[in-house]
Amino acid sequence: MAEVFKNYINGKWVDAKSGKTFENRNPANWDDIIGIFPKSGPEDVEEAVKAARKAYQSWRLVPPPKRADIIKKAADLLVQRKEEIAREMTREMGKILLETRGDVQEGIDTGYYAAGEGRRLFSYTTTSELPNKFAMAIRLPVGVAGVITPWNFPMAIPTWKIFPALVAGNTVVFKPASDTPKTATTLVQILEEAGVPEGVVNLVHGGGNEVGMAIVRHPDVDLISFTGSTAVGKVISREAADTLKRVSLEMGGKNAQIVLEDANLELALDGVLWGAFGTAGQRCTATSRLILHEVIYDQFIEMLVERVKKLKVGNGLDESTEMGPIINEAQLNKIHQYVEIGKQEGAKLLIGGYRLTGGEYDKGWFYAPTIFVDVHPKMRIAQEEIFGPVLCVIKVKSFEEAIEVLNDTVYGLSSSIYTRDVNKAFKAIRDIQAGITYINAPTIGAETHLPFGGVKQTGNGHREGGWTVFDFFTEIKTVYVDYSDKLQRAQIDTYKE
Ligand code: UN1
Repeated sequence: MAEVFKNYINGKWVDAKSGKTFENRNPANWDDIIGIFPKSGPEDVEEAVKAARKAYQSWRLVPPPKRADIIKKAADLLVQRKEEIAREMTREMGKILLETRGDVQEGIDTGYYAAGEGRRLFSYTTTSELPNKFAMAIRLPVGVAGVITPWNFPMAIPTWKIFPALVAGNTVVFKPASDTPKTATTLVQILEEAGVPEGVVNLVHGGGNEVGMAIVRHPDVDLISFTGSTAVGKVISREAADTLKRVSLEMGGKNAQIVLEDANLELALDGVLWGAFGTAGQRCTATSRLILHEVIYDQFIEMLVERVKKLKVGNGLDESTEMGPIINEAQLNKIHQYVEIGKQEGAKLLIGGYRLTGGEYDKGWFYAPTIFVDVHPKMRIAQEEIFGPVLCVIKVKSFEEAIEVLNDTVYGLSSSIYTRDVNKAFKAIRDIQAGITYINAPTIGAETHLPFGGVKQTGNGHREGGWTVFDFFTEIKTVYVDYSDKLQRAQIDTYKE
């Protein structure tokens, strides 16, 4: 019998009001049922928001270092349970153990960083133009935070949002991706064990349309933090407009790695393999375009194919596996459709381009690592986010053309350039339109204490990570304290000695 899981509302584990459920299976082995989860609806969101609103009244008054102590405890619990959680995550969403361990570690790092902010949460004091007057800007919580997260980083991304939200004094209604409800449940159990009071974090499982949109539209939810596709992000932005809530959107990417003629090619090769095929390419930071200088084009492709041929695809629980499955059937079909589109557009399919079958592959969603060469920058496969193990290789004649091609996309999340020329590296830092630029490192691998986010249609101006996330999860209150005992008028009264 499969394990049955529940929502967590107002400190209690409860079923969806409708009693409906959905099933979650291991993408590497469909026979393995992860669990049965509540298929919630707007009526469950209603309860969760009510609980979060009520809990906010007391949680906002808990001193930030005390709130932070709870987050520190949660991070401690993640440390203790790291291996077990990583294994469960691989079972639930497929990526290899090496990566799910990294995913839990990202949550741990985020937890300790956020806990430290409990004793800081800096804002500033400044001068006043009038005598005997004190001026400062302080940080207060925003209120009830709606947190909507994807399946590809089922631990890291929820912690990026929930940990700072809580330290800042907000309460949370959390809707995780329906492909990774188990990992989300584990995180909420840990928060409960760490001592988060009832109603402060509420977990509502279910679909984006039923649960996600009910959170987005709810007048009593003050902000939305979303990571997912640009298409859904646009809908959220529109739907949130009616209540004018604050919205942070972290969306798609079409990230490129440039390799110039002077680069360390072995290093660049390791970089692109990790960037393109890590998490089977299912990252918003994945390398999906490789921009090669014509001088090293043939040589680099030869080196690349040699290595990709040897990539071991399989169940991520096997330590020797290098690439796991695709998350589900719909995503696998989408990837394959893009491969068909690439062929029709005239790109040359060099390797892969098919679903893997036979043996253990027949019970999971496995796709061969795929490379297209002779890709024109305007082709759809070079423009649209595929979210799979498909790399498009584009040839350029110069550094300037490489930057132009890299920027020729509606997205702007991560980017990378391999060169030993310091002048070109600094020009790239200045001219690449992306939220993140790596020099001599792949497009994946963001660290939690630095800002994370993108420009153009990747984001809407906010950053997660580091201290920047606290800008999103706090409201600035400007305070003037006049201790002159008289009416002083700014801009009107002139100071006299
Ligand atoms: C994502 O792909 O949604 O930099 C997040 C990275 C990870 C985070 C990726 N630390 O690839």
